[in-house]
Amino acid sequence: MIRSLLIANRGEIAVRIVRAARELGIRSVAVYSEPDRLAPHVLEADAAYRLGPASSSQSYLSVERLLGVARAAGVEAVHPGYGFLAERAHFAAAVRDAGLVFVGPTPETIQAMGDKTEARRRMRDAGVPIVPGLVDPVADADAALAAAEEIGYPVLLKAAAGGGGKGMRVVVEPEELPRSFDAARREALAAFGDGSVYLERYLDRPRHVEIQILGDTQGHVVHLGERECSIQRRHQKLVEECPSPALTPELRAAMGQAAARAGEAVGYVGAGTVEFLYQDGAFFFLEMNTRIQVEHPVTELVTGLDLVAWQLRIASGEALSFTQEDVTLKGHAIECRITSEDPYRGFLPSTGTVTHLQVPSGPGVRWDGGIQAGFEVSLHYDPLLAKLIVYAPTRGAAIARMARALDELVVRGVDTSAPFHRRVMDEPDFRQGALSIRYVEEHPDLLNGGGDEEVLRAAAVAAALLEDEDRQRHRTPRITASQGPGSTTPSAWRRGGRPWTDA
Ligand code: MV4
Repeated sequence: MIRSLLIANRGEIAVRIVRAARELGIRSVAVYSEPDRLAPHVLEADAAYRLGPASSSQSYLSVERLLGVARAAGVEAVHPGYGFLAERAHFAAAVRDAGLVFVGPTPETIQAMGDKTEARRRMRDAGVPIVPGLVDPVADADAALAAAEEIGYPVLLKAAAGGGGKGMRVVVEPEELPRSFDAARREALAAFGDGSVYLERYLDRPRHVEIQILGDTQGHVVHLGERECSIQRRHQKLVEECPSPALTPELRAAMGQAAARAGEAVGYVGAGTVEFLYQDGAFFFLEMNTRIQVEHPVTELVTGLDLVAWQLRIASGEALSFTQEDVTLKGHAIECRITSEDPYRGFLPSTGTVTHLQVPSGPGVRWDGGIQAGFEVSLHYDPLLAKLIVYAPTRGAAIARMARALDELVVRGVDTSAPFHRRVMDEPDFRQGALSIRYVEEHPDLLNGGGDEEVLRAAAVAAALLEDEDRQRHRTPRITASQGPGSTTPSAWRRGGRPWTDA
């Protein structure tokens, strides 16, 4: 087993990796930028080294500084987490060339999966269903027109170097294709330094369902079930769950086998995710993510496997100790990404000091956090503060548990996405599992709430006056605790929920 590990990341995922390392007896070394010097990942690791000032390029993205710390601290391995350098083949190669173990797949696998047309060619050859369309970039608008004629409109122009939705353009009819082609090209060039563009048939209302895989250095690949990630906004996932309410056992097995084949086709080592679009009973390969993902905990809770521990075991050369038949999904898990964004102002980033933090707990509740009271939230990094994850025997019980946990959560000092999540838990389509990647745009009321402090204060005063009037009319006590179903207590004001009364 590797004995020491540099964690080239920050926030909740760095804390998560420290925890796994500690349980395996691996010494963890954190790194930090100036404003993160007292962040939880720094305090919880066995050692911590300063990288530089706040800017990512001079801290968490600096390969030179990270390798300098690795050398100074004498670690054997480097875990990249997600984001930052996690899917940069040159970083994986630099770690390897420095004589260290990179916790993840080979630079070759990362490189191949980063090129979306290369990934599509590899998947097609491995018998994994891909979205109908091209597997090579098109040279010009005329070639794109000819291809679109074959594929059938609407088509989607995509950047070959892409991911994350940049350089994507939906084209409904041939007349608009030349302009969209130029726009996609320009955007791809600006975002990735590579203007290559290709075409796929456009799916208009798919779900985003992804499969977790694990591969060891002995060549075994297993799949660990799916995650339903359809609830997103502008390519930022908001809620994830396992299992997906859309899949039958047959579909799950077919999608899982396709994902394992995908992993085998690229010699996958470590934890990875195969993304699919699912629509009208059919699924299509979208992308392979060569990293641990934010939403890995829902898979952990439903499979009982510690994915970060398995990343570290695999990086140490250990073989998977279980086979596909040993993997079973039990119960239901849901994750909400708690970000420093105001859902009632278009998810506008919110900054400031977290003055008070009350973390939910109790049965089936997990908090993977990267903040503490006193922590200052800035605009330098990703707005993810923490993940709230719940586990229960059924989807319905998990939804109730998440609503309860969100009611317990108090974050003061910065606005968070939590009120949005709380509303989702009550929303009928979500409760029925009727989801697609358009869920948020199709439910605009989830984003129209809150209002400003003054309106809230006025509403609270009006509520108190009403309650007082009510109390005088019914001669009921002022303190009106919930008394359960059948209670006729006229009022029970509480945070985040309806009063439990029949009145
Ligand atoms: C698609 C698609 C519909 N049809 N491909 C968005 C980011 C990139 N990773 C792939 N994406 C999509 N590809 C075809 N042929 C719709 C999307 C898409 C999407 C996919 C997954 C999760 C969220 C999304 C939000 C908007 C569009």
